[in-house]
Amino acid sequence: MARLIFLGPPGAGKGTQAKLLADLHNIPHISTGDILRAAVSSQTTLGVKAQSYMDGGELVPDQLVIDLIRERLGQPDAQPGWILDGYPRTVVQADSLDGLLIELNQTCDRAINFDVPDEALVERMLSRGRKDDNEDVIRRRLEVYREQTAPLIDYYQTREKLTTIDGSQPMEEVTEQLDKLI
Ligand code: B4P
Repeated sequence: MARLIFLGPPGAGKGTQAKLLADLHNIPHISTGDILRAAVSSQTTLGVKAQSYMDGGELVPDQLVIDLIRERLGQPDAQPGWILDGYPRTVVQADSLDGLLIELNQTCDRAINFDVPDEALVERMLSRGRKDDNEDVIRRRLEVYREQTAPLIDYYQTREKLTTIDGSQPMEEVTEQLDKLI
């Protein structure tokens, strides 16, 4: 079983591909976006804290996400492998994940960078129509990606873990390429 990080701008298809591959290979799919959206919809303490950041296209504060990942990766089903979808999203989160994996005696196999041009991202998100998918919020999410998440491409490149895939291809072709990495 593999341990993979899915990196990329909002709307790049991380969630779409993570779900498909997790089902195909029976690997836990851990999406911080999904966990946060579920927390918001049931208005847990985490959800109440996260909601305004998500609605505005900002990242949720690092410590909230770091804590939820520590809890999730500690569960028994995540010991043999996982697909981390949307985490880490900042250098602080990536450093924290490195420390956590040492504690868990695990290593990440690859960080997959989904490369998709901005125009395609905006178009995809507008047609998806999620609550945080209006045009102003999408533009803000893309800025936040460039400022805070894009530095992780170098972070994993330096550690010789990075694989970049062309996420603008049809879904089945992206799946086929990712499947070869598992
Ligand atoms: P996420 O839920 O991670 O959402 P995302 O980046 O917008 O989407 P993703 O790349 O998964 O796109 P998808 O497959 O759905 O984050 C949401 C928010 O949560 C963040 O803005 C932030 O506030 C918060 N958050 C999450 N993680 C955090 C963290 N670690 N730290 C702090 N805050 C955090 O694809 C998009 C659309 O494209 C879909 O409609 C899909 O059908 C379509 N599509 C996919 N692949 C395609 C293809 N190949 N061709 C054509 N269309 C395709």
